[in-house]
Amino acid sequence: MRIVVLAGGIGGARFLVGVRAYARQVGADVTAVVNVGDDLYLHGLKICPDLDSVMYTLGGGADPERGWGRAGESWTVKSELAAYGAEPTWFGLGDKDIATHLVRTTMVDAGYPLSAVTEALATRWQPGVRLLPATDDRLETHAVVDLDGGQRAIHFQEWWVRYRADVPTHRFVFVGADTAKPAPGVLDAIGSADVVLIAPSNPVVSIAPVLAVPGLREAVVDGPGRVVGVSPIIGGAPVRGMADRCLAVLGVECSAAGVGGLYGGRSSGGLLDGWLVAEEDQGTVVPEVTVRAVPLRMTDEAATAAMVRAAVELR
Ligand code: GDP
Ligand code: FO1
Ligand code: CA
Repeated sequence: MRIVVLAGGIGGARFLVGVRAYARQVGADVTAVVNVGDDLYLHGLKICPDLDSVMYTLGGGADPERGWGRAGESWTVKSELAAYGAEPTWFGLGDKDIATHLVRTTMVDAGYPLSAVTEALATRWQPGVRLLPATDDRLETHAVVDLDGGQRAIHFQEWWVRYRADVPTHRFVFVGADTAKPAPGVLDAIGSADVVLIAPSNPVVSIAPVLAVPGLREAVVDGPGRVVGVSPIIGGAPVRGMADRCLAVLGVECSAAGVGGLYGGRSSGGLLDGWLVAEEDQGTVVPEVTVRAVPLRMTDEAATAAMVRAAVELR
């Protein structure tokens, strides 16, 4: 069996731990197509938060509480940068994490595409699944906000980390999406998948930018695999993060039904054949989509693998 997973950062990473465990049980092959909309350059370094969350989590090197960056991190470089007054001071890079960004930036500057760099970094972390960026091209999520008396577009990280989403927001824009191409391997993986799983990632700023790569959404919708999504919203709230704020910007209700409806039924111009919701959300209806309620908290590998099995077997 071939499984493709569309994923963002921490929700995608934890889900992939379960996908990997399930794949080992049944002998499946897994490709993760990961969001790059959060990526940014800071202090001359290329930083890919979602790819790193997935790589560190699957490689056993992630900080479990923070949800991003490395476990056992130190912050010497961050405090030295602050002592110089080097901006931005609102985004902190850990010392161990910086090594990843140094290796990545050196390779990108030498001309390697992000997909090749990701493969090289994964040689160390051995994530056990194939990690692909959605695109090798620049595709950045920006938020159009009211700031300083005018309307401005700011990078997603500035919107979330600097302003904590607490600024009037009109919409999100995926800068560069028009001309981005799917990274090598992405369309082939989707085109030969038995199932495409939409991880319980943020639908607005993790999954939407993946689907915004021209041709990618079409490959999923027209592809041979069943498409099953897993709700990141349980009992009307995200488990963590800013999905409630993002959904409000789109005017979509923060609920399993709201997100299911946003993705939509595949037979009616949307994406989904199946939608997995939490037991708390039993009774959720999404038109033209098979909905099932199961325990949806990714507390450990076995619980998450059981979720994945339910998603793959959803009929
Ligand atoms: P980010 O890029 O680091 O923000 O991570 P993602 O976009 O991949 O995932 C964020 C989403 O994961 C949030 O909307 C959370 O609600 C969801 N999430 C986190 N933990 C769980 C969990 O245990 N179960 C479910 N169903 N969703 C979760
Ligand atoms: N999130 C924060 O809230 N504050 C930070 O200073 C911060 C630094 C950071 C550095 C590297 C990295 O890979 C992620 C980092 N994040 C930080 C998380 C980042 O904002 C994530 O993209 C979001 O949490 C959503 O994906
Ligand atoms: Ca993200």
